[in-house]
Amino acid sequence: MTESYVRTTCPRDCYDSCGIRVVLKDGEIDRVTGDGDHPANRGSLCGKCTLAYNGVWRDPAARLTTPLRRSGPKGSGAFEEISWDEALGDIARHLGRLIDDERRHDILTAHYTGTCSALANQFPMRFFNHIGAREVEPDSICNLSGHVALGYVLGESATGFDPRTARDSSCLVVWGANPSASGPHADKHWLAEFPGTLIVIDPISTPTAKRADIHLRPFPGTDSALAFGLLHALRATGRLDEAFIAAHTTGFEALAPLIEAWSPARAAEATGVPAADIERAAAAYGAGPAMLWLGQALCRAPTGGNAFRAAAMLPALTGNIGKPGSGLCFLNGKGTTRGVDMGYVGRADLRRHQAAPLSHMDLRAHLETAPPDTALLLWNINIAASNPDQQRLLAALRSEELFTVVADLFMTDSARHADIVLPAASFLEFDDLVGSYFHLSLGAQSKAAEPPGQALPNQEIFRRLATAMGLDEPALYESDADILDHLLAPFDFDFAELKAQGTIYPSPEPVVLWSDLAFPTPSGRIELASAAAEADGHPRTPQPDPLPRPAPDMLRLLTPASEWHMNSSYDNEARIRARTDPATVTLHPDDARALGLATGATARVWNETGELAMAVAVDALTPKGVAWAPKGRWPGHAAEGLNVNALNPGLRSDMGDSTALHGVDVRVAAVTL
Ligand SMILES: Nc1nc2c(c(=O)[nH]1)N[C@H]1C(S)=C(S)[C@@H](COP(=O)(O)OP(=O)(O)OC[C@H]3O[C@@H](n4cnc5c(=O)[nH]c(N)nc54)[C@H](O)[C@@H]3O)O[C@H]1N2
Ligand SMILES: Nc1nc2c(c(=O)[nH]1)N[C@H]1C(S)=C(S)[C@@H](COP(=O)(O)OP(=O)(O)OC[C@H]3O[C@@H](n4cnc5c(=O)[nH]c(N)nc54)[C@H](O)[C@@H]3O)O[C@H]1N2
Ligand code: SF4
Ligand SMILES: [Mo]
Repeated sequence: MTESYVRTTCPRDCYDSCGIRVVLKDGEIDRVTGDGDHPANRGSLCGKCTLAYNGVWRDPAARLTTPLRRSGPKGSGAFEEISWDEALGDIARHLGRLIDDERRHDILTAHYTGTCSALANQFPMRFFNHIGAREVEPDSICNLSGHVALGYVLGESATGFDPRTARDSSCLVVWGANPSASGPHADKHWLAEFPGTLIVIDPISTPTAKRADIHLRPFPGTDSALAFGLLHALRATGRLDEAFIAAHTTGFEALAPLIEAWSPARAAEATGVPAADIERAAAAYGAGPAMLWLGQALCRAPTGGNAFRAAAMLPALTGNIGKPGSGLCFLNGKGTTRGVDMGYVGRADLRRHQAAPLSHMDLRAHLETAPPDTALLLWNINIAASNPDQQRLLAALRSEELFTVVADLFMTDSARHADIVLPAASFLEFDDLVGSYFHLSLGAQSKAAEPPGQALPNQEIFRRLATAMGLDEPALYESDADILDHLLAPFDFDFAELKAQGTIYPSPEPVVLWSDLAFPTPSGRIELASAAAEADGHPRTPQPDPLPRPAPDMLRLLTPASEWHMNSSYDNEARIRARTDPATVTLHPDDARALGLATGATARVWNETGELAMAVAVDALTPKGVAWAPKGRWPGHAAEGLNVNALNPGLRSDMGDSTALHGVDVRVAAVTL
């Protein structure tokens, strides 16, 4: 028996972008393990991927292996196998009719980060741009409010800090992120080795928060008041950088009275964080150089855009940007931080027919009233599990008048509601490029096996659909290899070299982002006050106002990333189900006592949007007034056919028509049998 290995990169929607070593025996995959040479994960994979990549992802019986056509009522799960020619022929005829009838805007495409490798994530958009389909705004399900908010302050949102510059830092604030789940190797290595004071701002006592030197626990939605309390303490102790403010920001005079008005004592009252802790955190941050990690949860509140703007005032007023060991990071774009021409993959320039994007917050209502024959094409996304107002969304997906196509690896709840299901190849089955959205690295995704059955990579699916529709735009047929060459053209290595090394940091030394302090805002400076924000209907400066607390008989429901799921992926892996069943809601001991609930009890959790039965866990990791139930379960795996998104009304945040899912309130009661 001969053993060999392939180096590849995990393309899941995760901060880590781990290096992977696929061990082959006689050319067949034997096991998928971590790459010991990779600087981010240093040899291990997370628990969920270890199980899934050595389990359900390589189980041909679990994977979709042929195209399927619905053979029973919508959503019933009855399908017949068909050939690719038949499947693509059906889709081409349907889309062709809509185009002939001038109904391009009734071709909806929703896609997101099911896989984040460049080609499989973006190439299909060439097809949709060319035919003029209407795109469901991808980021509106996740973090668009954060992007809009940082756009007002910095001019753009995809240039953060290089994590390697942490060696020059004396303080790191992790605000509204839980890397112990969402970037487990960043947590285990990078945070554990951080040389200075670690401050975590999270209502929940996550494993990351437990690592912190200072853990601030604001009630969800009160972060902007906390930001102003911190700024007040910084100012009162002479820690604001007046020279930096004068040279590189605009609008301080508009902000100053608000800072003055929000003492730590006032912020403590609004947030529940003790004033002494606010002062301690301000002293550590103000000593600098200091880094700020803006987590995606922070912008998923009804006032999440404002909270992002408020938090961004910290580096702006202390000059903690553009020098080693400083900066703020939301996401690191491959284009802005590594010079990869990512726009080339999806080619927005191919679009000749404009169609306003549709927010995910409006998708359910849109489908309920959509004209007959509206087409919905879903790839890299599982809306049935992950979108709000789940019960009504599932009902809308059951309409016989909607033509739904789903490309996925598995028969998800979304795929179950399709008219045509297309089998997609997994990342182990084709070459692609992975750029981490945290580390400034580029990784090769390298083919290690043939796809099961007739499964195809997303990009090949849409090349073939373009052929079936008789489209003659050459860009729709460009080969993977040619696109990869284009993407790597700026570098002194090609794809073969990247494959051999697995991961390359284009800049071997830590990069100080924003070192030129040239911000692409209208003023060219950091905008503490923003006329652009005001023109869009927002206050000129961020505001300290906290979101009101839930009504007295309600709890705020937080449903963030789970350690064992990747969004809605992996709930079909039996060993993960064994660790995560049953669906559980965690309550603070005081709340549990008042409700007559103990660990192991069953609770009814409900609001005006929906209702679920959940097992109860009682633990002070959840603060009083908050219920915690991580996302990621498949609705179809529950008796009522629903998950936590049945409780999510689809609240929108203040910016970008983006999700505010951490602002949902619920009632909880014991189930009486
Ligand atoms: N309650 C609650 N709901 C949430 C969130 C929350 O925090 N709480 N978070 C929201 C956020 S931030 C996000 S990003 C969304 C994400 O939610 P989902 O859309 O559920 O995301 P994923 O599970 O990453 O991927 C979607 C699908 O892509 C498939 N996939 C993987 N690789 C490929 C491929 O190569 N080709 C194709 N065609 N398919 C592939 C997977 O099998 C999976 O079914 O959920 C949102 N929903
Ligand atoms: N294991 C795993 N990893 C993932 C994912 C996954 O589902 N599972 N999803 C991926 C995706 S799509 C995304 S977008 C990222 C998201 O990952 P993160 O950026 O870490 O965001 P969340 O998981 O939504 O929430 C992080 C923390 O914010 C806290 N939080 C909630 N509301 C508030 C608030 O109002 N204020 C403050 N200060 N904190 C609050 C929550 O308690 C939670 O502990 O993770 C990615 N990585
Ligand atoms: S999901 Fe994240 S932690 Fe897990 S293997 Fe992939 S990149 Fe690594
Ligand atoms: Mo996300």
